Formats: sequence, C-alpha cells, structure tokens
Amino acid sequence: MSDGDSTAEQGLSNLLHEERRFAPSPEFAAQANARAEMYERAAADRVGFWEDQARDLSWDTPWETALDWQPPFAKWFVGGTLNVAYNCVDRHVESGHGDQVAIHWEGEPGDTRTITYADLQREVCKAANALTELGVAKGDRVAIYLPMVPEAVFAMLACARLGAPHSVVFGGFSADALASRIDDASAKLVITADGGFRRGAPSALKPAVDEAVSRTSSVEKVLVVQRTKQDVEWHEGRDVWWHEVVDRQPDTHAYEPHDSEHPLYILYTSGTTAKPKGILHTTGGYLTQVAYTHKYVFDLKPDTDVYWCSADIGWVTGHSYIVYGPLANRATQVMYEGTPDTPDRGRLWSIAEKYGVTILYTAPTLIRTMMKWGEEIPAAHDLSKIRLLGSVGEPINPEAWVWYRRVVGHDETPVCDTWWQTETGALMISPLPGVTTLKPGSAQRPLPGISAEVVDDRGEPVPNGGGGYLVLTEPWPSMLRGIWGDDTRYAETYWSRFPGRYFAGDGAKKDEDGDIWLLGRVDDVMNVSGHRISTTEVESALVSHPKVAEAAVVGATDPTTGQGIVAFVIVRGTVGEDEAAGAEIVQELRNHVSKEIGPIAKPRQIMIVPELPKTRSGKIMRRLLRDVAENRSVGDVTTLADSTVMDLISAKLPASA
Ligand code: 6R9
Repeated sequence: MSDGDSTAEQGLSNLLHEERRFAPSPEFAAQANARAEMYERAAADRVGFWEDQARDLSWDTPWETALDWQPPFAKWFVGGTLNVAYNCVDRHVESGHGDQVAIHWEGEPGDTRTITYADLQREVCKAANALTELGVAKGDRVAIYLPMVPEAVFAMLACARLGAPHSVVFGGFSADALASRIDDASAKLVITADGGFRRGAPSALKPAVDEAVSRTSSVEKVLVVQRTKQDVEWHEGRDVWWHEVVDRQPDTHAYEPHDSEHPLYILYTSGTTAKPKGILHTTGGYLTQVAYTHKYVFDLKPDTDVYWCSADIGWVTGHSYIVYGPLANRATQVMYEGTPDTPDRGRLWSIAEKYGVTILYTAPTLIRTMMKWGEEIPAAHDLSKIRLLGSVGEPINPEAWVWYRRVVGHDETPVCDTWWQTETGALMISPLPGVTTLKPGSAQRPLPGISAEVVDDRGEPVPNGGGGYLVLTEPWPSMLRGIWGDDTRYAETYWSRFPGRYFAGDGAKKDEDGDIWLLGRVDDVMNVSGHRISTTEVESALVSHPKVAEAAVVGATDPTTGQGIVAFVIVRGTVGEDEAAGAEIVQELRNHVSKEIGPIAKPRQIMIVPELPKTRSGKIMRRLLRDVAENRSVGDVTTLADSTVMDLISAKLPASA
C-alpha cells in the first residue's frame, strides 16, 4: 500500500463516514454471556485469561505450561491431554443431556433427522470402531468428501476421537482438487457418499473420488455413505458401504486422551500461489478458542437457543462453528443439506421458522442475495425468535448489515461482523453482543485475549484514522501450527513480512475510536494514480445506490494511472436489460460513486452483468473479473460454484469491453 496523502485518505473515508450506531439494548445486555470486564482481565493477564477459558473444557491431564512461544511456532497447554470427541459429545450425555437435540438435520428434498446427544455419542462410537476396523490408527490421515449430511459430523468426530487428523474437502471441489489434497496429506481412507441433493436433483460425488483415488497411491479404503441411491461404480476390496460397516459396530468406544498439540485436522485453503496450503490445527488450544468465541460472540444459552450456521462443513466456518465450537458448548443446532432457493427462495426462512432458530450465522454474499430477492420473502415467515445475527467471510457493506438487522433481526438484534481466517481457526475480531455499541460494516475490536494492530509499510502502528495492514501481534490458542509438510512456507507466508507478527493479508483501517474496519485482501486493494482505494469501498458505494443489487470491483492495469477501477454491477429488476436505460444507469452510478467517495474513486468502466463469479464459499473471484477487465482470455474457472457464469458475463459485454 502506498503512503496515503491527504486526498487519498479523504477519498477512502466512505466507510468511515458510516455514522449509524446501535447500542446494546438493556434487556440483551442484562442476559449476555459477555461482560465488558473481559477486556481488562485479558489485557492484565492474557495467558492466564486463556487458561481460564481452557478450564471450561474437560482435560484428562492438566497442562504444565500454558504457552510455549518460539516464534513463529506456538504450543498451547503443553503437557495437557484431552479428547475432542469426548468434550463435544460424551460429557454432555454424562451431565444428563443425552436427550437434548444436538442436530435438527434437514435434507434438501424435505426429509429430516433429529439427532440427540445420546444418538450422536452412539454414532460417533460406531464410526470410530468402524474406522479402526478399516485400519485407521492414531496419526493416520482421513479425507472426508461428503455432502451436508449428519455422517459428515459423525466422521469428523470419529477421527478426532481416534486422533486421526481429518482433511475435509468441500463436496463441490473437482476430482483434481481432491486428488491433490489426498496426495499432499497421504490420506489412508476416504469417506464419501454416492452423492447429495442440490437444486432439487442428486449430484454425484463418488465418480470424483474414483478418479482422484486412481491418481494417488495412499488410499486403502473408501467408505461410502448412501444418500441419493444413485448408481455407483464399485471397487471390490477397496470400497465399503457405511451402512454395512458402521451400522453393525458396537455403539460404545473407550476414547484415548490426546496430547494438547496432537494434530486435529488439516484444511486446505488457497493462497496467492497455485498450490493450496494445508493449514494444520491441533487439539487443546483450538477447542478452547472455538468454544470460547462461540459462547461469548454468539451468546449461546445451551438450554434454550437454536443455533444455525449456514456454512458448508467443507470450509473452516463449518469446522469451527458447526462442529467443534457449538458441540463443545452443547448447542442445539440446525444443519441443512441444500441450496437456499430450493424448492423456493424462502427455504432458509421456512427452516428458521420451523425449528425456531434464535441465532443465525451466515455470509454477506447470502445477505445481499436475499436483498436482491426482496424482503417480502423473509417477511412472509415468523422470524421473531431470532435474537442474534452473525456475518463472516468478507467485509459486510453497511447497507447489507442494516438490511440484515432490520429485516431478519426485526430491527432489534445485535449483528456481529466476525473477522477471522482458516489460519486463525476461530473468531479474532468481532463485537461482543450486549457490550459493544455496533457500527454497521466494522468488525470493531479484537476479542478479549486477542492482540491485533493495523500497521503501515514499515510495520509501524497507524494512528486512529489511518489505514494499512492487519497484523496479529501475539500468539492465540487456535492459531495454525503450520502448513502441512512445509514449515518454511509457513514462516515465509505469514511471519516474514513483519517479523515476529502474523501478517493476515488483509487491509484495514482504524477509525477515530480505534475500531477496525476490514477492507478486504491487500491484493484487492487498488492503486489509482498513487491513491489507495479499496475494492470494498467502491463496492459499498455502488450498493448504497437503490438500483444496485450487487457489485464487484477490480483494479485493471492502466497505462496512465497504474490501475483503473472497473465495476461489475447487477442491477435490481429489469432496468439493466434495456440498452439505453443501461447507459443511463452507468452514468448515474459513476456520478454516485464520485459523490460518495470522491472523484478519484469514479469507476473507469461499469459493466452491467447478470451474475458475478463466485467460489463455492461465496467469495467473488476478482481474478476472473480482472481478466475480463483487461481483455484477457478468462483463466481457470474450476473453483467457481457455477462455471457458466463467466460465459453469461462475456455474452453481455460489448466486444470491446
Ligand atoms: C472465516 C473465513 C479468510 C479471509 C480473510 C478476509 C475475509 C473473513 C471477514 C473477512 C472482512 C470479515 N474475511 N471474514 N473480511 N470482514 N468479517 O472466511 O476464512 O475462507 O480462510 O477467508 O476472508 O479477507 O482474510 P477464509
């Protein structure tokens, strides 16, 4: 990022002009798990504070040393042992909550399963016994490639119980992606399904596994859940059905405590290079922080709440906030297999109404989609039980935040914008509901126990009002322990840019109160004529215009200005279809951005498009849009949720675009 001069700083202040404030209601504050004193306690004795949180878990052996920090390698709760599956399941049954529902599962076609904690204990034990029979021992890696079915949770917890690190691969990834992940982790077993239901039809998974396994050498067995009853090719001796092997197992299993630093899982995430990084998480510190953050940020009351995180289990959000955090806290939660528009656009709201959801955690991209579909859809459902909303995955623009609170949160619930990453394992920056006065669009403050800073190019903290890079200045319990098999890459990627500090790869600003506003990846920060402009900021300005449903902005190489701002915009209703009206809107929007942020942020070009290219986790693939903006042939589209989107976009553009 460049050293901003005052014009650029003024231009960047759009987000910081957001002046709406939402103080906690006295009723919410009175019952909140979080307390303002937590910040002081954690600041006075950070490691002691984390030890207090760790004591909420059940340990078989207490730790000797809370933190062993040899930068960039941290060990937490050294010498302690525990079992994650015991903590997430058995202890709740032992404390008399076996009949409490753990998971209200809803299949896309409308079939349902209700799984109590006692059921979960039996299923996890059977799965652990089956994995043992299939040759999986402590330390072996297991790849999981499943749809959103309860077996995905059983499988993850069975692995955790045995101490066999899992590597969950999102079910939408290709055979190629699966093969490289199996290979990198040398997985011994793959757990998959014939398929899952998506958009009203069965979608096969097993063929991708067959192809991936044929290209790798480590896999001995493939365990297959029958979900769709599609035909599958069968490899005798290698493939086994879940219902044949797991169902006949004893439903008890004596767990072994694992070392606090024993690997719990590997999760692959894409970085700036082509090869995905296998992010490694371990046991005690990880579980401590996911449970702690889930308890205080989502304000969970295990006896009365119905919690729903709409992420897929294939992403870190599913790992930490569907499986480990909520189950460690004895949550009752909803799990949904399919897409939000099947059979109709009200599906999420009808599920929320049916189960009486009280806490909802979702992504800005979904919120904006709901805005686009129209608020009469959620309004047609009884969402009155919802009392807290969360957002994750990308910066949430203030308009989406306010819409989410007004329409879904009936104008009264807290909305927590939670910043974190696959690498951080758990929430890092978020308001505390009941404590923090909320600012739409800002994740605000590092949670108690977390130390973050915004620094300039030289690593100096910026003053309030300034912008720069987000860094984490102290180790935290759920931090990644490395990149699987590549300590050098770990040290280089995260710890070399600002020695001794973790470089998150995100740009951020501090407002006058010192609150943090995330601006997106630093690679998404544009530099126009030496002025630093965030794609998020221009997008936010665009979507604040009533005619805009969604917008994505990229910096395209420009011979005179370095980069030029190119915006891709989805407009509401049918206005975009008429060419003359389209040209008029483009002009109107350029002026609007200019007015909102300043002339330096006026997009060079605005293209009205029917869709935006998104990954399966909902992140806009700006790389592809940059290809279009720079007149290149469009690059690799294999990680798009819908690979036809780029064709739709190209078809809508003038030949010279
Ligand atoms: C949990 C998750 C991490 C990247 C991260 C940042 C972006 C996530 C955000 C956010 C602004 C938020 N991000 N949450 N940006 N505000 N509340 O999404 O993990 O898939 O690893 O992505 O997502 O850019 O660096 P992951």
